[in-house]
Amino acid sequence: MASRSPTLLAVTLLALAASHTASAQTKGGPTPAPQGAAVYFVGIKDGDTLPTRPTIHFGLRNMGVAPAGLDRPNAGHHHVIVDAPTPPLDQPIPNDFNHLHFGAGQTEAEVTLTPGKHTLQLILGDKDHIPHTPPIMSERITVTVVDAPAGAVVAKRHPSPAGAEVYFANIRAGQYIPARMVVRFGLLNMGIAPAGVSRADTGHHHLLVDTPVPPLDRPIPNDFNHLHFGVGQTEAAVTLSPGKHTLQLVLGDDNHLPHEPPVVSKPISVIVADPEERPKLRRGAQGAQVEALQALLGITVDGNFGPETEQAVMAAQSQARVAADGVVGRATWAVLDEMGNTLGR
Ligand SMILES: [Cu+2]
Repeated sequence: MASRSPTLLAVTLLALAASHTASAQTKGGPTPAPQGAAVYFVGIKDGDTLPTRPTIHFGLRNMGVAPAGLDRPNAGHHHVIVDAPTPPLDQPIPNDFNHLHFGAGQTEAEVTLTPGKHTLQLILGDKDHIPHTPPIMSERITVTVVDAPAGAVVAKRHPSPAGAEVYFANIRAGQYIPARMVVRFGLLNMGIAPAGVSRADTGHHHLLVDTPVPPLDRPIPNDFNHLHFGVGQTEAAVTLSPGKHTLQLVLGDDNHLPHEPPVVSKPISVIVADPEERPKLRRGAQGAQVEALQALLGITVDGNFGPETEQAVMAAQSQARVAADGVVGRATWAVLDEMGNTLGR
């Protein structure tokens, strides 16, 4: 009997220690939290890579958001704990570089982080910035921050479906085009969605002018060389200076990131020239210029200026009331430019 007492005591002490640990995790301040309440990171998970100024979205389930100072039941405001352990849960959350308060009731915030590894945790606080009982907090995640443009979640590219293809519907390599031209974007095996709309197997068009394909792991730049068609346009009037230009299409997802693998057209070079500077085409002509002409006329593209091409040219000429001689010169090029430049054809 006497020999068993120490063992019993040890077991009791162990049980006490265990229950103390458990209550330390479930005990917060005086404000109760409703059952099933949870706070979590939206779109960011443990191990993710983030840019230096990510926008962090705070998710909250079964509870409401209320600004600090406002005593509303089943509500609280968000705190992000950066590179710090979980603070004491029965006291006000500290207010410093490692404990960010969003007392206005924000549900997202842009946070500045230095490149490298960081830990992040979300904790809800009551009107006095004290965690609830039980405390409503996320798990602590570790993220890697890299130098990248703001707003981008790096390396989270959407997959592209098999057979996805983007192409110029009305321009061919080597074609002479007018300074202002309606460029039509073709897309196979994928759909169009405006920028900001995340939908599987969709994207929006980008026209690259005189620039190589940009880095695939960050948003496509937005400047004179990178034109975005984020509303979901499938054609656009583009103005180019006289001379040679390279054009290429890249599809971007809701965040303007190329897909994985990227949906990119072949780059084509075009020549912007006035009608009088272009080659005169007549029956017997061959090659890329004839192909471009045939595509413009909407007839079979074989690169040979034969009877069919001549007839189509004459038809276009008489419709436009220029001399119907079947020869593509200055006046006829002007007519064809006009034809190809109607939006929404
Ligand atoms: Cu874009």
